[in-house]
Amino acid sequence: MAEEGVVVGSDLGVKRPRENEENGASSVVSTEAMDTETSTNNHMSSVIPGWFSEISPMWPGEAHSLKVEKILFQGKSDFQNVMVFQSSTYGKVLVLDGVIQLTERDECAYQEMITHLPLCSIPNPKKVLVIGGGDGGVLREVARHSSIEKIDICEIDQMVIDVSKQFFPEVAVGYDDPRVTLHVGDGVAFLKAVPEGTYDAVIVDSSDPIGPAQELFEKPFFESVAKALRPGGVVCTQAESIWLHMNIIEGIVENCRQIFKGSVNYAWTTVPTYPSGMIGFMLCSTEGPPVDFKHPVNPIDADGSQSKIKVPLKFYNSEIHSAAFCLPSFAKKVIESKAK
Ligand code: SPM
Repeated sequence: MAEEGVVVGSDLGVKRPRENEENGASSVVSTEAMDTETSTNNHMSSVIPGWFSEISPMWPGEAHSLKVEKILFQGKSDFQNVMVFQSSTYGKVLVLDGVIQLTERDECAYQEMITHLPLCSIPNPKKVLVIGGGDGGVLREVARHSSIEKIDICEIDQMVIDVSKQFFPEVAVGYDDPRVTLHVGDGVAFLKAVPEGTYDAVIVDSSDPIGPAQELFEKPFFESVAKALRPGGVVCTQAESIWLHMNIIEGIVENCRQIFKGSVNYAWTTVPTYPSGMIGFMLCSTEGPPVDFKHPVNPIDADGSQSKIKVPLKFYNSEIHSAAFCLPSFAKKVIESKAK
């Protein structure tokens, strides 16, 4: 007998996903034995007897699975499918279009790094723009910096914001900071309208480049980011996995090297619930006061005592900041060749 809310499928094998060849969108083909509710709603890659498996053409031939205790929310916004479930070992999980965005247990490793790698690399950041990041976790981290005066966020999907506030209050707490202004809309259009040199830092907390975030990985977007930054300003953008997406990373590095005339670096963090267990960041600075990302000049108070955010840092520290830029040889070779 199934517990309420637990999606139970038959004992089945999972076929490889079928890629939509026109737009590269994920299209999962389940077996005939797929649970009816799952296949009808198409809110997840696949659930096999009480498990969520993350299947995508972006990581063919593999799928990390989490045991599902209960589905808490399933909805379809104007942009994507949104799901929240209670896992048995990683707390609540936010899933967009079948791809895990965060879990309560390991979100710190992503949100703290994507935020503090850039903000601890420049002195006295005051104005920050977050593109994406609708769950509010990056806002929570930006708010730890007492020098910050203004935090703009542009998130395209109101449903992500609402669901995060409802189910992930310790993440969405970032919205409570009075320095935050929320803009619900398209980040690409928002950036185009930003006056030149407005921000000290831009943080691009995007989903993967299939679906609503696709343009956030393209050259015109990086050009808009560079224009929105002051001289010596910094950008940190979600830049995928060296194990899975070296082709995407190569493209990002090439574009960034052409656009950002300061420094261009790739860093990474471990996130057990992301495919391959890691994810990278592209960190760049514009021409102006030099930025040495590998040696943070603006250390953050480790116990958070100067912050209104009362939960202490769980992952980030100055040592892991510098270590994040050390790359395995195979990745270093490719990235450095593109970064020249
Ligand atoms: N604030 C958290 C939002 C997470 N944004 C990034 C999600 C990336 C998910 N896909 C990871 C795939 C790694 N190749």
